[in-house]
Amino acid sequence: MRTEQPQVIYLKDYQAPEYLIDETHLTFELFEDHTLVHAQLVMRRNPARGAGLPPLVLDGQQLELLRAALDDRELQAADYQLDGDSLTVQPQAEHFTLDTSVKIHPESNTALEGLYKSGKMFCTQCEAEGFRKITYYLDRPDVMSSFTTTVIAEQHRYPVLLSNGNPTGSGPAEDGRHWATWEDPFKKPAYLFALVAGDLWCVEDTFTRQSGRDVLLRIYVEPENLDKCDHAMVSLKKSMRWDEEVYGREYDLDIFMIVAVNDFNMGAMENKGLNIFNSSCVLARAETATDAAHQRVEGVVAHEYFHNWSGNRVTCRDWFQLSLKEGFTVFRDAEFSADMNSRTVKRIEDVAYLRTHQFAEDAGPMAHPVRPDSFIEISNFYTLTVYEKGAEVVRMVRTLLGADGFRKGSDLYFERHDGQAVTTDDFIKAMEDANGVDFTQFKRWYSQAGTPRLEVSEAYDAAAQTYSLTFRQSCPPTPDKAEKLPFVIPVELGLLDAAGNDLPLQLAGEGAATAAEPATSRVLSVTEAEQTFTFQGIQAKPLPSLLRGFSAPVKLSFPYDRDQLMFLMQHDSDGFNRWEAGQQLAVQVLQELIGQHQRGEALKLDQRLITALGTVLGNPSLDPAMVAEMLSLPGEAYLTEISQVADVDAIHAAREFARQQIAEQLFDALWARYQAHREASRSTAYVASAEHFARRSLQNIALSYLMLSGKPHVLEATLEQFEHCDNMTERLTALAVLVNSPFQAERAKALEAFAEHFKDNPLVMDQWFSVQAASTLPGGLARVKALMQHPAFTLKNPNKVRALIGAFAGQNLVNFHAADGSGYRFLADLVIELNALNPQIASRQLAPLTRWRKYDEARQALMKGELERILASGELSSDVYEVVSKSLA
Ligand code: B3K
Ligand code: ZN
Repeated sequence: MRTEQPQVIYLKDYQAPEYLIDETHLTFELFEDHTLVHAQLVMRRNPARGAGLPPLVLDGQQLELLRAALDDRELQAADYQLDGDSLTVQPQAEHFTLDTSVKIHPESNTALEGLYKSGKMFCTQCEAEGFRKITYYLDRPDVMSSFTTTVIAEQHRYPVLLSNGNPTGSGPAEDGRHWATWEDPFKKPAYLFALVAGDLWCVEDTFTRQSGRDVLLRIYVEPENLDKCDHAMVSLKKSMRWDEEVYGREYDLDIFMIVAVNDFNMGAMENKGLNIFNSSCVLARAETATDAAHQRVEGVVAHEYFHNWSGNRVTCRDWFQLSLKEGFTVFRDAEFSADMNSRTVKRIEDVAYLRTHQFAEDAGPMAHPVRPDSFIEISNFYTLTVYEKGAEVVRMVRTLLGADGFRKGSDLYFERHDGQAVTTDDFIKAMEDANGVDFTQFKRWYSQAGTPRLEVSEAYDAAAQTYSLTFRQSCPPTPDKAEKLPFVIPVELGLLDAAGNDLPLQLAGEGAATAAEPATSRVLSVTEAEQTFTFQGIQAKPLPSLLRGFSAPVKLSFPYDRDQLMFLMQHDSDGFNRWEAGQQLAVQVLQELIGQHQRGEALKLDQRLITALGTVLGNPSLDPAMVAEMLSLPGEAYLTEISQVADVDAIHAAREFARQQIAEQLFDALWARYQAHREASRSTAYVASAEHFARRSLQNIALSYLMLSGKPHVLEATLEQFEHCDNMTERLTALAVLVNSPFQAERAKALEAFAEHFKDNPLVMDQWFSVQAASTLPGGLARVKALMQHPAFTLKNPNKVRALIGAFAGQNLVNFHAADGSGYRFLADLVIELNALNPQIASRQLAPLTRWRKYDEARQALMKGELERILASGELSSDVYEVVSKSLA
């Protein structure tokens, strides 16, 4: 907690470190009421910083210094300076060894950063700046060292002792204790350090590398979870193979370990050779984890594994470069998931998520470039912009270079920078050098925040048989910059003729076609504020299909009418754009309903939406997962994001009205689909495959529509599914459908039965909390407050906070934004409480309040009032201080 004004750190102030650490030797003595950390650092003056020996300033927080020695000379209090954030000593030679011993308290560490206890086990989370809570160190990613780690702990409580690298020795010690030593030969920054001690069991497998050598794979969990590791293990092996095949990247150590812990601030962490995971991102089996959870496990296992190259072997020079590893690795895991499952469905999910959440961030008070210029607390910059928009930027590089050019670039990047700490400029430079291109203008995607708008207009010249598209780009001002320079926007597009076929695309001036047929889908690079492209040989006015595959993270607008959107929904050869046309149609129809609601008129739905969805539903040749995606109306959060001023109640009423109409008018088709898919689920055992995910997703969205009819036989079907299914996907959907239904008795009974059955499984109980927190029936806040008293709930577990508080404030918009401000007050009270317990979680839960500019004046005043109350509430962590103060600025 801070009392002084927090410091702002700027990218422009970056300087290389004064000293380097070649070797780090650590010994941990773990006890129940404290831990001792002995560090021996083999150091030298950084030759790049010139001559002279300036003072050595080591980072350290919440450490009790017991001893310090320089080259075996014990330091006295007069020989060093200590403050709350650092230890300063004066080296006497270019090469020297520094020894320190400190006492720390993992047993009372509720911030879950540094060394802490999750249940009965010890574990660590060091990224970004947690290592300084373990020992005095140069805690910055451009200081890379080899590590040797010895852990000593009570044998009985902590039979398993793990750290990075390869095990090199172990044995008994005095007083029922034992020790183990690990050596990591790959130089790494301290943020990749990890230690685990506990009573853990593991599942084991091997993977044979392309080069022929075996790697030992282990997933460590608490004994009751041993039966939930298979999916993660299969995912790990698929990831290892994929990275060899697609990027030519082999694993380097002889052992790769994953440990599952229950208390974790994020999803997982890519520590070298010893990934530590939130148990929610490892454990999965049919009975306890949904299809979405299975896909998340696969994606996160891959993501952390891929970091071994994009992050660990080649790391970040400073934290402003975070997207270097995160954007690239998200892009890599998204492509992996696309290859393992349905490519189009994965893209739809990612784009829907980006447009709902990242676009909102980019339009709010915390907006920042993919490579930020400044920060107060780096933990606040693990954002959707750095991760998801960062991945879109890498995707655009691949779109512009093509798959082969991109691979040449990534090969050069890994080869050139192996073992180094580098910048996003270095990444782009490798792409440029490998392909002989100039990406100077493209790099504005890293330095300018905000979502660009791209307005497109058309002109057809029948006499000349030319068709022109004019693109106008602009980017709204963001806190960092008012004026933006034009971006390089790759626009993949096609032109459809009246029968829905793609036309050959030839730009004016490109000359006659060569032997090869001109492409029917191509990428135009829009680089100017206004730019026109003219296609030739177009015999009748076509219909454009723009931004295929969402080729750039922009808000594109083209004046489509609803009939044209229906046509694209049926005929576009790009699967993503078929879905997109359906979304645009739904947005137009929903916005019309919102207007009617605001004017106090009776709601009247444009029948074309029903016709379009009916056609999709009746097409047996469509992938059921695509049908499910197309049946999903844009969410309330997305409708909020695209509104000037979001009318929470009108948005909810309009969307619910449309859902009700769809349910009634398409009842028979939905019922037929539901029954067929439920029958298939009943007669085959659960499989975590794309085909089964697809079938269940359509089955389940159909059921959620059908229940809106309130018909007794739908209730019966829901109860049958709830009671007799063999997997969590079907069971949880049935539960959610009941929770949102008017059938009070059945709802209560199902909730109770579910909780009784799964009370010992914390991850399943998280789902139980979420389903109730997200229910938009009136009285939401009272339900959430009651659930906070449930024995399975605790504010100390981040998963529980996300499941209950996060789901309420993020998904239950009508209840959270209650006009009396009760939702805001509730959230602010919690943030104040969490601030003292776990600043990172407190700061993340704040996000909904920071979006106050989106709402009417009365709500704005209430939300700002709560932010001001938090600011005045006492000693704030730098995490919460930064978000609150920037939101109010
Ligand atoms: N690199 C970690 C993030 C850790 C964030 C700590 N505040 C997870 C990941 O992106 O793989
Ligand atoms: Zn990552």
